[in-house]
Amino acid sequence: MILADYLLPTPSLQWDYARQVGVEHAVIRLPEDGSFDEGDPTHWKSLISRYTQKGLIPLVVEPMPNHLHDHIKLGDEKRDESIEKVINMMRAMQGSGVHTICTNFMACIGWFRTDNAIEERGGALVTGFDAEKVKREIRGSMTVQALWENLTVFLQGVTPYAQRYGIRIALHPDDPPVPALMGVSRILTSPENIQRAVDITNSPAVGITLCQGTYSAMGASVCSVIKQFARQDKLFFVHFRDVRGNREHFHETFHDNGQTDMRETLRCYQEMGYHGPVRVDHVPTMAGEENALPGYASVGRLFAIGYLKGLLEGIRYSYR
Ligand SMILES: [Mn+2]
Repeated sequence: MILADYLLPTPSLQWDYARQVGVEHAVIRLPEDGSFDEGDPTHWKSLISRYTQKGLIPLVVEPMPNHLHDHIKLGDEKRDESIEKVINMMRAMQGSGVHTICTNFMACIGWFRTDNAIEERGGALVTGFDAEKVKREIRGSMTVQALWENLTVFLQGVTPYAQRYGIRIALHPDDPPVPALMGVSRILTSPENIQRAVDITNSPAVGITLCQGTYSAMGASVCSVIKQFARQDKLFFVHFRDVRGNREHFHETFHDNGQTDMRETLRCYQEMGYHGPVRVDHVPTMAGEENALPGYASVGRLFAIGYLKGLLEGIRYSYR
């Protein structure tokens, strides 16, 4: 595996922490203040050099820029022009070293939680989701059929160019993986549906982000999912995280305190010969930290990275 950390585009303590705990690769988020033109190779060059100057090599971009992808998910009047811009982005990424785009297909509502401060071990704060709390809320409308159509148009439009430019599209499951959320349908909510999605273009450029906590919340066996997609060379990126509960009702946990045998999942990647990037995700906010960006604080992240490294070393699974 290649150990990476999710680092926003402005250098911060998290960049220093990553280097100090031995992380040498980055999953990057593009600047969203309007200063970054994703179709301009020189913008990519200067962004990449920001990371490499600090000893971090970017490998994955996450997510697909929302100002493009939102139109594609909705299939609105800006869909086609947005697909063109995604193609331009992939062209501009060539040679940047970033060859994977982690992208979801959640329309209207993205990553969603009903609680941001649930007490986990020792009072550390985690996020959670309880479907009951939002069952009467409506925030949009989207049918399952429209989502599959929009996903199909997107994948058929970009896949030939992804192949040409050597870019891989790693589909992230919907989180929470419920069939509908506040009036908006969701489709990437089960291993079967994810399989259907990658089969749309059946291209080596389209695969998955194996977000362990989301598959665990689905009730899926994480190891079975690893094997199912690794066998097809569809495993492009891993989110190492865990939860307790099910898709309707769950909360995040410390990485050593969830419902999944994390060591066993790593053994599965190892057995399947996975050598791609992995990053820890959704860490608890710990004592002394502000809960300003739930899931993305620093101290829990250090623990998670150390835990992941320990497990990898314990099974002699190389990482760099
Ligand atoms: Mn994830």
